[in-house]
Amino acid sequence: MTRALILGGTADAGLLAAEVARARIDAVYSYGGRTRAPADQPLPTRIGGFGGVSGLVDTIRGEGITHVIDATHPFAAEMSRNAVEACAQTGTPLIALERAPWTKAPGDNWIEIPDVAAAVGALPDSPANVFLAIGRQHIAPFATRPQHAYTLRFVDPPEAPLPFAAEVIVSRGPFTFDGELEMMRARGIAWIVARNSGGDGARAKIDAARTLGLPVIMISRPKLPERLRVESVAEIMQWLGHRTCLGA
Ligand code: 3Y8
Ligand code: NAP
Repeated sequence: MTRALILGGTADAGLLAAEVARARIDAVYSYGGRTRAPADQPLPTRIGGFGGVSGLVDTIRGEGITHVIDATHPFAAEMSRNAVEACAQTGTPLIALERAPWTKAPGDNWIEIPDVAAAVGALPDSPANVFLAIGRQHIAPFATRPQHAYTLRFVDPPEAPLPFAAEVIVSRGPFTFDGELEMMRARGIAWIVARNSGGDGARAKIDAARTLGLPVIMISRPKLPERLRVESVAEIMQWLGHRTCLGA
């Protein structure tokens, strides 16, 4: 009897949860507890960490989980690594729902860099209006470049003082092309720092940057361990042994 654990927290994971619920597959949806009010899901939902690999092993065994689906964000590297380890220890089938990275289109001006630390170094020395579209957890390194006027975007209002002066936009996305264009024009944004999240929920800023001819400092994805991975909900449903109207 199938009992799936969906490691969620993304728009794609929400689409998967809807299909799994529609197919009446026994499943649990899991959030890491990063935001104050995560979106409701049509499945029994747990919120918060498992307690590392051992905690996830205990959950798999204690909850009788038969399949694990890693539908986390491509930058949720620790969760993905823990899932590979825990599923190896328990012999539990694991699959990842991982959308393709964004690729450069004609007109894109990307400076591709490996991590946030390198992103700071890629900014110009002379003061500029910079949009940091990388959330809340990894902005501290930009305190070493206080000459810039920063615009940040968080899911929830900041709880602690910021490490540098900045304007904070509170919005959880998904974002629209027109909304991103308006936001960037209104603030005279000259540089954008983004992670290569892929998917549609946050790509509008990349399209708006292209239209405005703005440079994007694009942070590449972390390396993840080898595991079975697909890009569509339909392939996950087939892996779970269910045909869907979504097609292949
Ligand atoms: C808690 C679940 C939906 C889901 C929306 C997607 C789209 C917007 C791209 C920008 C970039 C960013 C950030 C982002 C994206 C979607 C999707 C996606 C980027 C929610 C959600 C949770 C989180 C966690 C949050 C992080 C933060 C990252 C904001 C829900 C809304 C910047 C990633 O305050 C914090 O601690 C927030 C932390 C991890 C990265 C960071 O380091 O700050 N996502 N985002 C999940 C959990 O607890 O398990 O609250 O409902 C999900 C979404 N985030 O329904 O359409 O790709 O699916 N989220 C990045 O790309 O750099 C926004 O602003 O342009
Ligand atoms: P992370 O750094 O890879 O994980 C750190 C720890 O958070 C994990 O070891 C685990 O704690 C816990 N955790 C993460 N995701 C979890 C989940 N879905 N269910 C239960 N516990 C989880 O994770 P992150 O980058 O902070 O992302 C946290 C959540 O936000 C994920 O659900 C992810 O899909 C979502 N998200 C992240 C980003 C991003 O930019 N990173 C963007 C959009 C959405 P324990 O070790 O205690 O088990």
